[in-house]
Amino acid sequence: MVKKIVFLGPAGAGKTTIRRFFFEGIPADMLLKRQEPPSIGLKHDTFDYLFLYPVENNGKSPEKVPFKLALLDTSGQELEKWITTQRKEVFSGADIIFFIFDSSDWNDPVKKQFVCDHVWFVFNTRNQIAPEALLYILAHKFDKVASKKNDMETMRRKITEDLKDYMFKKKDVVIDFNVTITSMDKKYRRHTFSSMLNLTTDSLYEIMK
Ligand SMILES: Nc1nc2c(ncn2[C@@H]2O[C@H](COP(=O)(O)OP(=O)(O)OP(=O)(O)O)[C@@H](O)[C@H]2O)c(=O)[nH]1
Ligand SMILES: [Mg+2]
Repeated sequence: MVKKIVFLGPAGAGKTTIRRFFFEGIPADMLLKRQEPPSIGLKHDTFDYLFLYPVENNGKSPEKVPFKLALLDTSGQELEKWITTQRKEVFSGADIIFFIFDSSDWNDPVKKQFVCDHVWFVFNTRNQIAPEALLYILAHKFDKVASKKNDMETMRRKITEDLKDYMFKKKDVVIDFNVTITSMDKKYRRHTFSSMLNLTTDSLYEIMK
């Protein structure tokens, strides 16, 4: 059994950082310190897991259920390509799609528009190629916009509402996107880790039912 997880989003949003933090266990400080070059093309990684199915084993050793996680990290510079000419390669067989953007894009009308447009494109492409895939929106680098007035929950609600508004006004549809706020900053990384853990384990549970 293979489960495919795709990372999409604008250049420099933090896709590779989140992938390495959560799936490779690289410390956040190291990821923030080291300037990784921008990703190019598509990067495939596979991780092997073994589930032990512990029930109905009648005293025998538990059934072993092997499963693989196939991660697909995409370059933001080529985002257009992943939703047009190469959409099949990216979306085919996807189980979970993370759309990741920089939270501070929300303070810039042009960047915000770009994010909204691309959430819509990704949503549509998902519907056409992998309608069963779960789509999660990650507003990353929250540390850049955090303030007393703007805590994580306020930001999450604002982005959810704004996306809903955009979809309704521009596309005439009502969609409630699943938005999660993330950041590698010391203050927020534990929250980010547990949010990612909840999203992926809940999703895998749903997918495997
Ligand atoms: N302030 C801040 N910077 C971050 C955070 N996460 C990552 N960064 C920085 O953002 C930059 C871009 O991160 P990447 O993970 O390479 O971004 P990407 O989305 O993979 O970019 P492309 O591969 O070009 O599409 C790096 O310099 C990171 O150190 C964060 O939570 N807060
Ligand atoms: Mg990258």
